[in-house]
Amino acid sequence: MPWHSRFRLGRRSIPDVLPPWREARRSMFELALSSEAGHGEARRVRFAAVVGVVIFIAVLLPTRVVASGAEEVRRPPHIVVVLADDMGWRDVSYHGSEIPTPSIDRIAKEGIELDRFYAQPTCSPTRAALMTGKSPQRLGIESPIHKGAVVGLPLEETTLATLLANQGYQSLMVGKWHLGHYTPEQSPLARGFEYFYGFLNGGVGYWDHVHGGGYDWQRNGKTLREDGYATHLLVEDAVRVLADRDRSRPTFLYVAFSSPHLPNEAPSASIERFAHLENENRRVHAAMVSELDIAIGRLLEAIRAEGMEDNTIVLFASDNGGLNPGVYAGSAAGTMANFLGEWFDRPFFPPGLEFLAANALDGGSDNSPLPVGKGSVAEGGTRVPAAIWWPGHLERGVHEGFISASDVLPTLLEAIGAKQQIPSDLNGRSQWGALTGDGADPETPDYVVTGMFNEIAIYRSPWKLVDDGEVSLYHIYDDPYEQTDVSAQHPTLLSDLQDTLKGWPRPKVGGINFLNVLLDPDSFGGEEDRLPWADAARANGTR
Ligand SMILES: [Ca+2]
Repeated sequence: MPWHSRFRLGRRSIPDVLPPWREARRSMFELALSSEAGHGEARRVRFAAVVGVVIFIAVLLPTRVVASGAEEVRRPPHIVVVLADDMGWRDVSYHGSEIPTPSIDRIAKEGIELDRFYAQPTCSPTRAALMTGKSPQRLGIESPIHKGAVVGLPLEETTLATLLANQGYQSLMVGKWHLGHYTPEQSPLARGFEYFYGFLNGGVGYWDHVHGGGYDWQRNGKTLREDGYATHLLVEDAVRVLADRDRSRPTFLYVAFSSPHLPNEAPSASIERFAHLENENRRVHAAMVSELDIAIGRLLEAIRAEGMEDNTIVLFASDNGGLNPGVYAGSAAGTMANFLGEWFDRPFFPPGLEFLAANALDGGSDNSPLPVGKGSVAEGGTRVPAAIWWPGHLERGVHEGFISASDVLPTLLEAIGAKQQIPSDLNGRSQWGALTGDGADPETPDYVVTGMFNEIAIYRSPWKLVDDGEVSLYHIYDDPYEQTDVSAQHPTLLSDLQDTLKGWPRPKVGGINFLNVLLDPDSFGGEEDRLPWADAARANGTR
């Protein structure tokens, strides 16, 4: 079956009664096939055939021309995945934020708002899930990859970029990788992308492009010294690579913005626009989100200008919940940072303490009404703004079903008609049928998330078991803010989920050493005191 005939327009099923022109074509062929048709009937058949062809051309052709624009509509769709970094539930205006995000809202309103899209609580695990369709716990990526780490996404894993390249796509990446930086073999260029512009680690200064003492900005493995605000540079490059794309192939463009992750930095004119916000963290955060939204608007405009609008799937999501000062309040790091913050001037903190304090105190996100935020397995850490958009193919609406970061890879493969190419060993499942209304709702497999402070949770939609030292069970559809522990009412389900969690593969291949972080923190921006990260990777690769 050709890929394009798999689709239905929107999520409604095709009606039993065909449109008149399709009925005409069907009768025509039924008549033509009839061996008992006489000469007079044959003339009528020829006449009907001519009329049928005229109707076919009159009805079908204009829609094809209108729908296709400059691009041939029968090609597999382009795919653009846009990731925000640490954007909270209420950081988008379609969730009632005071920050206007018209471009992100447009993706949600013109496409399908993914109301129950679940990421992991931190950056690297979500990205690992997106790139492999697997449980990041199973890959040993349960926390952000620290700059001191020598491991990344396991090299034997096949990424979304490779799978799409195998389907004839040109896979391009702009932005934050955070799935391994130690050797060139871990870089996006060795993981299925034929182009990479951006940075390898978890976060850079928006203007100085420094991560943890090393300059972290590159194009195709080569350090690139350039001035500019990260969000502006990333979108400029994304727009440029779209214009320069290989037009003989469909495009997969992965744009992983660094915003609104720490450090709180934005152009002063943008901050000025939010002068009415009292809290300084929130003010700068709002400016970062706003710059991100403007950049996404530019990207959408570029997709339109390139004539790709009618044949491009855009998936938008945040990689985890937003960072806010409440997140680490109960943790040792948060308590220490709060205590020291009250007694000492932060400018005199040593780098390790400053890093802890920044994470504990500087976040300006708003995850309300969801509890807690980045780093936590609570809903504010995992349930994130997300939407999918494919004009003319996906019907506008809100998808209430559970969908996880691990489901993205198989979902996109089914969307392009490559369902047979979905690897059999994934944890995620294609949710394409649920998004298009094509068939029964697919399976929503168990989904495990791990927090920064030894918390773990397992989702078996609509249930969620949380183990943070104490075990609780929530019905997240009826109780989205996790207020009522119903474990006593469901002992069988509880023990089954506990057993599943106990047996969940969690090889220890990485992890963060707290002392290493204190001694040499993953700071975002600041002085350079070592080789740029691209150069260090090259040096490590030749050892
Ligand atoms: Ca993040």
